[in-house]
Amino acid sequence: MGNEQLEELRGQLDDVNEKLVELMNERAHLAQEIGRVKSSQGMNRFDPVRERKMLDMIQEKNQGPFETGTLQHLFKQIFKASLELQEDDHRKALLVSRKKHPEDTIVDINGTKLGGGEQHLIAGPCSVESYEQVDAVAKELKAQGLTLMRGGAYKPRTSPYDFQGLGEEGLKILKAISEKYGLSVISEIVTPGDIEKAVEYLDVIQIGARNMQNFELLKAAGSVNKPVLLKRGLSATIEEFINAAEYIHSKGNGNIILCERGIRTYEKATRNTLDISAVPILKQETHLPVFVDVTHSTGRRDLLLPTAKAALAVGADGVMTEVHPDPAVALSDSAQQMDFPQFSEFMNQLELSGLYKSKKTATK
Ligand code: PRE
Ligand code: MN
Repeated sequence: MGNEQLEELRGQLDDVNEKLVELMNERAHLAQEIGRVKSSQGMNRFDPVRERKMLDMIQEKNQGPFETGTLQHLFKQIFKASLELQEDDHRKALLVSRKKHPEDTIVDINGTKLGGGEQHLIAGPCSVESYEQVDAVAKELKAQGLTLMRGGAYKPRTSPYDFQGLGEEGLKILKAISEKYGLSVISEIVTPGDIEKAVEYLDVIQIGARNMQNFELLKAAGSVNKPVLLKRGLSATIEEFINAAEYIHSKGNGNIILCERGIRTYEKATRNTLDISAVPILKQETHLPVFVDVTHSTGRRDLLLPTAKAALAVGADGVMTEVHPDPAVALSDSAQQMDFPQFSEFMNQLELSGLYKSKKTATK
């Protein structure tokens, strides 16, 4: 008898649950719709005034047996879930999101295809110091089968008294050497007004970690027809990083390469903490090629090889590292740049690991 009554009551509860599920999803649809309207009007998704009104309504209408505080607590959870749904929808609507564009974006740099399945290396000196220095590095990279060379002309340094780079003169050196060796060159630009000029000299414009949220610079880079390598900010979340890429894409330039370069944590054993899991997350959430800068993330020459292996193993489209003819006298980052024998060993070991396929013969 008692059991029949229990079954009957549970049956009724199941019906109510079913209706609640339907109602919750009806509500979720409305919240999504509201989210879209707010997004199109540039409004904040979180609206505490609106939430307060709804909580007051509960107080006014509640006849028990639930206490008003209990219901308000439950509703607060519903608001939170609705907000998350709106944020999810927003993320999926981004131009750089995989939801919006499921296929991988392949950034073609004079025939070297980044993001197309083959993994590539970008290497070169931290700073462009002289024609002879870049010339020597370019020769070495060429011998190792690389097609992409980096080199800093504008150096945003922690101290204003440190070497600030050769500026436009550095860009000219890069251009001359790129033509001499048939290498593509990547260099950081720090001022929106220099972007137009950079287009003439460079094959890829880099936006550095310190400028990841320099929105005017991002918009300027988004307005030109030149691939952009965007580095993750020192303390930027993955979401902020993706939004920074969206700034570039929103202006029409979809040729973007993301570069994880370590984040600030309490750990002091390395210069920054390489967030290796950011690589598969960025690959899942966006359709852009993802690189890992092993030099600046670790700040340690002895960690370049293991972190490069990790990056390639975890699915990065390539690795970026620094090479200098004589790191001991380099004008910047002397502790972590590789000299030529070290670079050659680095390349050999990467190839031996089976994680990297040498392009030596392909570029002869
Ligand atoms: C909603 C969601 C989040 C806001 O903080 C306030 C309310 C809700 O779930 O009720 C919907 C909504 O976005 C809104 O009414 O503006
Ligand atoms: Mn450097």
